[in-house]
Amino acid sequence: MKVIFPLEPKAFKKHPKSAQRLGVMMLSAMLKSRGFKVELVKATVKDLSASLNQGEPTILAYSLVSQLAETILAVNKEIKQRFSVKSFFGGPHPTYYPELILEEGVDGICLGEGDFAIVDLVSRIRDGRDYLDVSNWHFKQDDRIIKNALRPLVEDLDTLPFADRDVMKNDYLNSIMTTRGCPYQCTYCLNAAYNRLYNYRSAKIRQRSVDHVIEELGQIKARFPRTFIAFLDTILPVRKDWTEEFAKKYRKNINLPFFCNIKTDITDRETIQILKEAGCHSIAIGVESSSEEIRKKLMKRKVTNEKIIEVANWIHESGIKLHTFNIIGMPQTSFFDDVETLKFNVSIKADYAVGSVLSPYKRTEIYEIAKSLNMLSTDSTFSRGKFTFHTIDYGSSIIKRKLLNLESIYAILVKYPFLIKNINFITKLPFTKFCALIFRIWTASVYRRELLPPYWLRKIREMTAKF
Ligand code: B12
Ligand code: SF4
Repeated sequence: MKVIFPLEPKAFKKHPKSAQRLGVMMLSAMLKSRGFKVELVKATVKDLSASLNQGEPTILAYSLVSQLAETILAVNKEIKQRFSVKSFFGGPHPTYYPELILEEGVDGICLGEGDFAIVDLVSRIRDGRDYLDVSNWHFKQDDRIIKNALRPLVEDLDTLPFADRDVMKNDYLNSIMTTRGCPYQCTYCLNAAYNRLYNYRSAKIRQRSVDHVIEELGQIKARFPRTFIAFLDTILPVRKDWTEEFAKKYRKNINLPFFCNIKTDITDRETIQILKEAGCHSIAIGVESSSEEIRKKLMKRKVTNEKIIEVANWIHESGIKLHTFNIIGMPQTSFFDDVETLKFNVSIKADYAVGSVLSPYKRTEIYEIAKSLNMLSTDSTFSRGKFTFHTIDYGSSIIKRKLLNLESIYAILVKYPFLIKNINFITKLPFTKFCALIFRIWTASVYRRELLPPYWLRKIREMTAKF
């Protein structure tokens, strides 16, 4: 039996910009270990039809984020009109928007962790057994919706197979995760909803053993010796003893440059030093806003500016590149606040700064705040046409244009701060699609150069450093 994961065509890019689809790669490993065939197919009617025409018993397993829901559901609907195939959905969108089950063409949705849920479902289908009581799943049968409870979280992550790197081969960048879970509850993030779903059992960070991680990395290195490693964990250095052991073993056995995320409020100078010694090339931190009040009250992030500056200095001191995340267009804030945040990024010398217009997802606190202020909108032209279900109604097309333009050129302004004095003028300009494309190419190339340099660039830098 074959399981097809239909993915948006962008996911098949030879060199994904920043990360691989680790969820799908993990589910694929799980399914293959149980003898199922797995195929990743472009989510277009043409590609899926070609694959389904091969006549093998197949199910469709979509891994879905909200932004792609509309497009993917349209493709699925057309496929279901042509083929008699079951379509199941998992990933962030069904987890946070379980009302997805009501959509035409959706046979079942998986909430939360899918590792065992998918194996359980597919095995029962293969064996011709009833599957309507499989945990984590909601099913639609005739006009009935069946909602099953969640199974316990995978406590020991070392029991899971390594991500399948055959379905997504990449010699440039390999993503890996050492943890699951996050105890924080930032108001714009869906993690709080995840923790509510799991009765807060997911709030405790579960971390793989160092040896398990090093073994997977060893396999990656053997296959892709020139690769860059991206740790996708919300926080890589969760515990000092783990980080120390990891750093020693990583340096000795892996020694490939890597990128990771840290959380400034729980980071000390020694941790940055340990990461550097392990071979860390770039670190991302969440600045989000430069106003401590906005950060604390509106975002529920307690870190002070003083601490962010301190950590940024440690990062620079150790020669690691600094990547920052920022949110613009929060309700109850002004464009002036966004410009202040931009200047703060300049002051901490961010090598690459991202400023994203807020997407107020349903089931987050910021969604409720925006709703109470009557600021919710479903304007699909926000975020450069990527539909996010909800956006903020800023009450003026000029503010909207300024925010969208600011999002496009954020990294450029941080790199060339002399432009900031004209920011009101620049962001009011009606950027054409062509300008947006130029900016995207520019930022993507800086992103790669600074944060995830390819092998050839690393070698040139090493060679020129000798002179
Ligand atoms: C790394 C990452 C990325 C990477 C890789 C994306 C990906 N889809 O894997 C990149 C940089 C490309 C990315 C881009 C974006 N991301 Co992102 N990203 C993450 C991050 C930090 C980790 C994802 C991950 O690898 N987790 C580890 C794996 C093992 O977990 P998983 O993917 O969730 O899969 C598990 C389950 O969900 C389930 N499952 C997944 N798929 C399926 C399918 C089936 C059939 C079944 C049964 C189960 C199942 O089983 C898996 C194993 O348990 C998450 C936050 C988080 N902590 O999850 C945000 C997150 C997924 N991203 C998010 C967003 C908004 C985006 C963007 C839309 C941002 C943007 N503005 O462009 C894009 C969308 C691109 C895309 N097509 O996915 C949101 C999604 C919210 C939502 N409602 O959909 C998240 C949840 C962050 C957040 N808290 O808001 N992202
Ligand atoms: S934004 Fe990051 S730290 Fe905050 S709740 Fe979400 S995952 Fe956790």
